[in-house]
Amino acid sequence: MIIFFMVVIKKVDAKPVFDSRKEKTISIFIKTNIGNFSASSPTGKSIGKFEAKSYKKNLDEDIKTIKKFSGYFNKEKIERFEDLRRIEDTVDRHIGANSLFSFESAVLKALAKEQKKEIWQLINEKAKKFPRLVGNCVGGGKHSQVLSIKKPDFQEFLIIPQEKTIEENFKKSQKIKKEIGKRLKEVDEKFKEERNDEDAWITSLNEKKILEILKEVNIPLGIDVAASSFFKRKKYYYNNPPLKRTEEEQFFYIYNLIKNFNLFYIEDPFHEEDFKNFARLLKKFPELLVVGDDLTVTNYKRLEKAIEYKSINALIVKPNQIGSLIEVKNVIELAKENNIKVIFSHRSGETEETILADLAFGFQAEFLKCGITGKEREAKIKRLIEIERSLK
Ligand code: 2PG
Ligand code: MG
Repeated sequence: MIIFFMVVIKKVDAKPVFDSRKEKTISIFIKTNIGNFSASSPTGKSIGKFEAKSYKKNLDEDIKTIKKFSGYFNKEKIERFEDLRRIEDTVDRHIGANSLFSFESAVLKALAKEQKKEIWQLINEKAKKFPRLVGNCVGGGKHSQVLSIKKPDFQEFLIIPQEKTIEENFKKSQKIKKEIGKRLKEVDEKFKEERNDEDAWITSLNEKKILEILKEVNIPLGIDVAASSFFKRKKYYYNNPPLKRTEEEQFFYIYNLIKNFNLFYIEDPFHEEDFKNFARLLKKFPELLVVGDDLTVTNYKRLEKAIEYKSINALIVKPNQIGSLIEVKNVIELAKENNIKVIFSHRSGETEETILADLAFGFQAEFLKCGITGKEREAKIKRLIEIERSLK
């Protein structure tokens, strides 16, 4: 029987692959009526408490489950994005979020090929506006695993250029990152041109000193504090220099940083249960992007709570925080209805998978947070540039 205008999944397979951190993640292979397709999932390090689990039990068990389910899909006819639901109905509770996301990504690749479309067109044929790049320039926290020197307590120091095209923004970010590297060399005697998990500079400077250097460049600045990663028993534990801050002290410390360095963007400034202080901050700085990541974990219910509290005006979307792309779509729709800006984001452990760029453009996200250098990060930005060129 010849089947037209639909994808039929004949076989599914999976294997472990290494991510940029040289840790194992999952790659899924599907055999369909129109060819073979594969996709892989990234993995986070600063994982939110409320994220879906990456694997049901562990990677190897998910691989076994996928192989076991391999023959279950050949009666499903996939014709459009929404049909991913059928896959979820079959495997959802049996595998984790990394596995589900890479499975659905492979299916979207097949569907795009079958319909002679780009992946982003399966989501929104009329997509036009490109997301603005958010690039990680200097890093600390859980992403900079250095034992020999002190490191910044905050996880990411981000630059957010605003040139006309993605291509120009990409060049600008790379140029600034290089300049910052030179400045760090002058100022930080421990600086050895090392890069962290996301290829951002590793330095022994603390957040204030880094922001002073970044301020010289005159570009919109952001921080991902990833505050849950150093919050324990009602206090924020800083190492550089060592001190404790109460929740109230943390609020005013963040407040002053935003003012003094004229920040454009702040992500997870408070721990992942603190909807109230997020709201308090947003009230003080309505123009600032107050971004939820560990707070909201691409989860509909968490986003509803953030909306109820008025905690955020921008939302990190990481598909493998939830696994289901149908849920990703629901979360984005809820964000848009509530004027919350959408920021698609990579994870700290990445592969060269590029579907993130298609998803960000297809869903018309306002931002794409994706690093600046390193082949895994560049692959995604280059895919976005390719889409940009194809529409000129
Ligand atoms: C974050 C991410 C990506 P991870 O906190 O925003 O930068 O880190 O992937 O380790 O969760
Ligand atoms: Mg984050």
